[in-house]
Amino acid sequence: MDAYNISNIKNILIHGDEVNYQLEREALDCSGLFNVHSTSTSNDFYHILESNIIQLIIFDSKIGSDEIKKIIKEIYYKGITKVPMVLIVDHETIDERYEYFNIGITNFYERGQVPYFVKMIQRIDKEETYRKSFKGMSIAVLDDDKLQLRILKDILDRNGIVDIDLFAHPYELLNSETIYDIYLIDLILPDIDGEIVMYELRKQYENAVIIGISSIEKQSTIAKVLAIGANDYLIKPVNEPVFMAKLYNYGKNLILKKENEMKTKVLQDLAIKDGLTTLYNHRHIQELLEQFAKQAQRYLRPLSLMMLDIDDFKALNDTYGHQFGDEVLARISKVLLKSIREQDIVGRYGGEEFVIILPETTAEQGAIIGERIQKNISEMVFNYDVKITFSGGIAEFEKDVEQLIFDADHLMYSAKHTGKNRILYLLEEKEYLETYETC
Ligand code: GH3
Ligand code: MG
Ligand code: MG
Repeated sequence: MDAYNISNIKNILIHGDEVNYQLEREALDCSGLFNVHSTSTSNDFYHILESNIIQLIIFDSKIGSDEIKKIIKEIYYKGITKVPMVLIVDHETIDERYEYFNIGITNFYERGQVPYFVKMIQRIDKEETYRKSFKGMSIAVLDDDKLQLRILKDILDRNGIVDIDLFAHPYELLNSETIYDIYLIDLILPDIDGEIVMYELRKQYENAVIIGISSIEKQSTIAKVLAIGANDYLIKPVNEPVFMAKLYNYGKNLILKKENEMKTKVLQDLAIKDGLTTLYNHRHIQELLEQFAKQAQRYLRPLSLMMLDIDDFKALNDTYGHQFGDEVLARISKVLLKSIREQDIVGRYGGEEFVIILPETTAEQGAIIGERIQKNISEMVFNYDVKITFSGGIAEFEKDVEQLIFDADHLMYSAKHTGKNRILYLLEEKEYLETYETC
């Protein structure tokens, strides 16, 4: 679960004398995550840099600050400005590090802290992922001043952001159906104040990044905008590096928030869904059924339950193997999902048994869905010459969930015992029993 996905950094170029960073080199090789190139002369360095796609450059400070500065100057000259750079340091002072920082080195690694070396590269890698995601974010800019719109758009363009929509009037933005990640809002606007626009946006989009941009420098205005729910307030004319750095930080937080929400969703799904079919599991379907039963009881609405069991599935497993059986189960689940209506809920009740909750449905109406399922399943084509059929039962809720399950189960077994490949519902069952009894 914790395994790190290296997605950006694959090729690393280290410049220095290899004897000095032997342990670090070993750590990189052992991780099995990277291709590492080592160079000790500047000519070799440029050669490797030009003939490979390098995603991370590491300098060993022992090779000397003059050499490093010369190389960095040269690589900027060559237009290579986006590759993150790390410096392996020993006892450099803050001032010395600051000098390196000013020429573009943003990561410092203390030689010998080997366990942290790969972790640091993973962190840089993750940051690269955020940078990429950030560039894909959608941004709405609202300003009635066309020149301001153009200035902001130019800045965003220059920084690789492509998904930008410009709005000159507040209504255009408020009426737009598009939801943006980031909103940049001017304060003085025609018809409605920027504060109101921001207030409305915040009300609708709890997680959006909202930034007020204006020439008003009054502290009370700034405080008001922030109190309304804007994430920040910037004064025009914006300073490009500060503006972009702030935007990136807010954007990154938004990405992290979305990531966490997704992780939570995955965990929630794991608890309520079956791994093979991704249908709801037994426990969850039971809970849902109880909720639906309460509603049906309270509002005196019909509710039915369909139970389905694949016919002769053991024989299929025995003949074609368990793995094929698994594939069949997964594909059947998709067909079940396609065959039901929006309000119906399918679950995997156990091995090759499924249940479908049919709200607002009588057993007789449920039979129509049963027929549709049988038809769709009968049209499935498999690698081997097999035909899948179901036996099933549809029971209608009266006053007890246990009874409902018992009835559906009972009907399903009646279907099994009367030749399989059929889905019985209450009326049919009665008719069947009557015939049975008269025999
Ligand atoms: P019947 O028509 O009476 O229902 O016969 P059947 O063979 O379908 O029923 P039985 O209960 O005898 O066997 C069910 C089979 O379903 C046995 C079991 O190996 C198989 N099964 C249950 N869960 C899975 C699964 O997750 N994957 C696979 N491949 N097979 C499964
Ligand atoms: Mg079966
Ligand atoms: Mg069974």
